Amino acid sequence: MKETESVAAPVHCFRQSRIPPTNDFKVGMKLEAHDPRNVTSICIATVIGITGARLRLRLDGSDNKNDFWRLVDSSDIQPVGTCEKKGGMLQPPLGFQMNASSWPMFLLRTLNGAEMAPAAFFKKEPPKPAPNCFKVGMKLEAIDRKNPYLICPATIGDVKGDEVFVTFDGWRGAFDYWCRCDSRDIFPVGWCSLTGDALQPPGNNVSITKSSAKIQSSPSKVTRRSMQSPQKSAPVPTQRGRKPGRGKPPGQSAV
Ligand code: MLZ
Repeated sequence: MKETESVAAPVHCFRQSRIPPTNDFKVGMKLEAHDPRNVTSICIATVIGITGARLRLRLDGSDNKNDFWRLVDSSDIQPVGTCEKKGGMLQPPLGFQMNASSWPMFLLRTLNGAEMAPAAFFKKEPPKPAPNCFKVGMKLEAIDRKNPYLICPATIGDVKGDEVFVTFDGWRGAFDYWCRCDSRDIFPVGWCSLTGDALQPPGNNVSITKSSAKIQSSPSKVTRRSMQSPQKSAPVPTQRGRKPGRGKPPGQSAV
């Protein structure tokens, strides 16, 4: 970030708690979760993995190809029993592997003797932030929606109303997406180091940046990234790049 003189998006722009919630869940625990493929359904899910403040979840009765990740303070998850308390009915997941008629028995069996995640492990979802305060060029950490177990360095590429365009550094647009500014998939810079998640390195396809021009004048700093920069023959640093409000961020044109 120093090299590119970039600015981190302020923490108050995000719908995330300043201090990431503690993750007390254990692999094997059961909970209720909205089916990501059919969000009106509430299903039983099992914690398959733990990563930082997130859980890797698999819906009981579903295959192992549709795992999903949720923050421990996501409103998509709740303790077992919540659905019934509210007068709802637990549903089989989309793609339930058995005959639909076997669902009630399956449900009994899957819950019988299971370890339920205690209510205290579920944290309250942070409130929505004030109006969209992201600016083009600001840096963040964001979930790669094509590889949702990954959190990667990213830059705000565009802002429109309540939405932001998340561009992944060094990937020429292949993974970029629009999302609401209060999305739970975007985090302030430093999030992964607080939660213990592994922040992915940026890709190596880059990009017109201020730094790429600068780097040439100090050969010791030449990196894979600068070697591939389309700007590498430019003699003078151009002022285009990742400064807030200026120019287009890297990758966007490759979408
Ligand atoms: N190696 C994989 C993951 C890329 C992750 C990019 N994240 C922005 C691929 O190339 O698809």
